Amino acid sequence: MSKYPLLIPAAKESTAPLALLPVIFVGSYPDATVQLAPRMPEIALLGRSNVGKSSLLNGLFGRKLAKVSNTPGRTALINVFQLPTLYLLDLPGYGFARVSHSERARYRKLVRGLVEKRKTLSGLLWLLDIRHDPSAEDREYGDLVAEQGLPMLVAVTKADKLPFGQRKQRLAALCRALALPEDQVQLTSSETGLGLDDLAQSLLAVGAAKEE
Ligand SMILES: Nc1nc2c(ncn2[C@@H]2O[C@H](COP(=O)(O)OP(=O)(O)O)[C@@H](O)[C@H]2O)c(=O)[nH]1
Ligand SMILES: [Mg+2]
Repeated sequence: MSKYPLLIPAAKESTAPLALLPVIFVGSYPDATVQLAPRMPEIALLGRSNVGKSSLLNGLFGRKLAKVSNTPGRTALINVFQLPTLYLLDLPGYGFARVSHSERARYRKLVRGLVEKRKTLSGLLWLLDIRHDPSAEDREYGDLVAEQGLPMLVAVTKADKLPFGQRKQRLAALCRALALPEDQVQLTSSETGLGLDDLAQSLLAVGAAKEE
């Protein structure tokens, strides 16, 4: 890791909604207590591995913030990105099959620490794949967030993988299964760009709300 925060250059040729937004990679941290300066709202990104998180970030920012591949063995680090008005706390995906018991436990502890103790955390962006019913871990982490009363923005990913007519149905089923209000849920596709503008606005609104 670099000794200095790393400026990720704007994606000038990209039409991604946040292509021109300055982003700094602050660093990777093994626990949820890292102090960030200046103080700004923080949003943690949560979802099972392969849900499309890296692709969604690339789709929003028009550049690679995170590697698109998963690296087992680095499962319990928080990657911190600084935007002008908020921080994104990118968590590794959960549910990765080839992860040892102790690593899974460490991951759970990391998320618990973040959700239960981190006072600067404003909310979460939770990613769910439109094609899959919620997994046991989806439910576990969803419950954890709900217990703390933290606001949750939900991005349902890979909408392009389903025919148009099935999307609404799947969305409704996911919302029912997880007791999510549908107006908190954004249908997205990193492939087609569907929903990315709206999601970008929702994210930035978190920063804007806390500035006043
Ligand atoms: N068709 C389609 N495939 C996607 C989409 N988002 C991600 N994928 C694919 O799903 C796989 C996992 O994506 P990735 O972004 O690495 O997931 P992560 O593990 O959550 O970071 C990759 O093969 C992506 O190309 C999407 O919106 N549409
Ligand atoms: Mg990834």
